[in-house]
Amino acid sequence: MTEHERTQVIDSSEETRLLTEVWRSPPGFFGWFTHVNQTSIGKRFIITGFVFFVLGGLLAALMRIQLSAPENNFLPPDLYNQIFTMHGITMMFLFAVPIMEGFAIYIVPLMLGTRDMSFPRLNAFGYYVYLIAGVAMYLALFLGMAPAVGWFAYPPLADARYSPGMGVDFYATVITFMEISALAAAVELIATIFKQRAPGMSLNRMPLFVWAVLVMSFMIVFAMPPLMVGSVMLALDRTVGTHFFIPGAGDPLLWQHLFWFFGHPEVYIILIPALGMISDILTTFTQRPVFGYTALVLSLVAIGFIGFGLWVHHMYTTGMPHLASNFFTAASSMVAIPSGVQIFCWLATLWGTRPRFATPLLYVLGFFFIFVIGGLSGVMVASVPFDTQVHDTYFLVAHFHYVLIGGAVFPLFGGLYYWYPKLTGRLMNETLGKVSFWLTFIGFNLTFFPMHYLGLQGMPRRVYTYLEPLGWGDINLFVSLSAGLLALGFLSSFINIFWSLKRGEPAGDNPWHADSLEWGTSSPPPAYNFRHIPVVIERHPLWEYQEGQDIPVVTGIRSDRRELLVTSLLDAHPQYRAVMPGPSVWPLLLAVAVGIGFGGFMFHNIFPVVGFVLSFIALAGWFWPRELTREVREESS
Ligand code: HEM
Ligand SMILES: [Cu+2]
Repeated sequence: MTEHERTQVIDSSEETRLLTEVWRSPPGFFGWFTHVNQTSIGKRFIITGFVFFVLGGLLAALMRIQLSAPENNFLPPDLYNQIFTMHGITMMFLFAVPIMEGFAIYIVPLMLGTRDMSFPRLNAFGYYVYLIAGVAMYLALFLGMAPAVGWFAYPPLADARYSPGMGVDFYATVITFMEISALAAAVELIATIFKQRAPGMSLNRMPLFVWAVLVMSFMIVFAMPPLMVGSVMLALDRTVGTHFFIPGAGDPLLWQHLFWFFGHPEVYIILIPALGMISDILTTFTQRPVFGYTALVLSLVAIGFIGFGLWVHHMYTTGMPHLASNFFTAASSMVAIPSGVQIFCWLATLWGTRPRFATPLLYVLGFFFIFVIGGLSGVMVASVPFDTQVHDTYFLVAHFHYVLIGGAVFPLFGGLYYWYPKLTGRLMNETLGKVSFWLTFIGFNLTFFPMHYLGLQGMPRRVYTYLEPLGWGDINLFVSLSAGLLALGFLSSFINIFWSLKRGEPAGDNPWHADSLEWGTSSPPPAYNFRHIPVVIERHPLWEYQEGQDIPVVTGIRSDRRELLVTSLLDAHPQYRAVMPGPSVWPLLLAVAVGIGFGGFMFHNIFPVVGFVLSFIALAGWFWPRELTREVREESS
């Protein structure tokens, strides 16, 4: 039977059966370790990300208890240092970036109308690397060996003389290892977005979330390697006695450049996907195309570019030459322009509509308010004289939490409430959602706004206590109590997640009457995402058709093996069909092998060699051409 005949013969129920059979993930405990489908991996990233968010939040709570009164003895100084360092590492490396990638991995292929990511096994590998890295960091904390040097780990404090013990070794090796995961996700998101869009979805018809994920992925590709190089150098300084960052022989400032060349873009890596979520949520809840699509795309790209040009604003107090500081002041202020374009386009979208004030939209509106305040304090600290005043005070702590929580966590919760029905088939509870929004919003502002004032009063950051006569006690107590309110806000959303899983209202395919393709398949989506690959002829495919009306589709993609359609980069013209690899345990084994190489490095120089050999074996298993030979046999029989 030729391939053509095969597609002719199959009727739709038979087709569904075949697709289910071919794309299904192996069941059971051991099967779990072999899953590669994007829906499984994306969900794992999201769940694990939330677990780390809770852990990081608990550490923040410990800090706030310690700081609630002057000269408090709740936490000893060294433990406090470990805790604020782990809080920063958790939130930046183990929560914010991975969870954004998780949403991207889950949603983007659905938005593009394709059946999986371009490298499913790499996807699974990335997840295991992330999981192993996170567990290793927390192991260090529970063994009392966590780094205590802050998430930016400046030498000379972070070098072997001033930070003996294993803490910074954990930091340097685990962070390097962790970024492999981010790079894997970024690379395959780029490939998926460029080559797997539904036929007709030219670049200018992509949903804005997809654009944002594309910009985020490119930023990861350029920002992570400098950090990895830097942290390998730091690890070498500590373990084999090189002198990259040793004052005199090397240069501690070199670390700061490498770190912030990653660290500033990192903030935008977290922020940009959130901006994409906002655009899509606004489109849906106003039921009209977002105002200024092209301007929004261009400003996302501009933010991505400018984000790389202003790392030195973290280093104003290191004694940079004036000309350099001036340049970076200008660049830092410039980023307000594309950010402003985004805000204005969104306001224009809202203007004159009667939006539906459901929970996702509330979180977006909360974002507007908080992010604008964070942006204003950002423009303030972008200038050298002001920054010199508030450097390393709570003003900065207030500023970056406004940006990070307002800019990323609020949209993220908006996205959670928005896409939850797609992920689970049920809606989250609206009443509880509104309660949790207001608790979070009020709790957040009461917690972080007073910190501006504390900072202007001179309260330094990264201190485990302060003296009574300074008079900061009352405000700190107020801040700590408000942090409790904030925690209650997050907690109620988590309760909502669990409650709605069983008891939420069944959602149907498209509960919000949204426009993009992920809502064109059932909720939750089947393992193969779409029975037929949809064809797109405009920017809002689902609004083109009435409820129940069928979307035009492509035929000729085989159902009896994992196959998907590859399209051209600009216009998404169909090009060829590609066969995807199926479930495999090798990604897990490779992640373990690489982990042994990196982690073992802390203990002995032989481990990188061992890790390399094991990785080679795992890669051989991974790429062993079993499936191919079976296909070829079938084809020729
Ligand atoms: C959930 C509520 C949160 C509270 C109550 C909180 C509280 C704190 C506190 C008290 C500090 C120590 C400030 C210092 O002494 O320098 C801190 C540091 C920090 N926080 Fe948060 N935070 C929260 C959420 C987040 C989130 C969501 C992120 C990122 C996405 C984040 C990122 C950071 C970073 C990067 C640091 C700096 C750590 C360091 O200096 O090494 N925080 N936070
Ligand atoms: Cu910055």
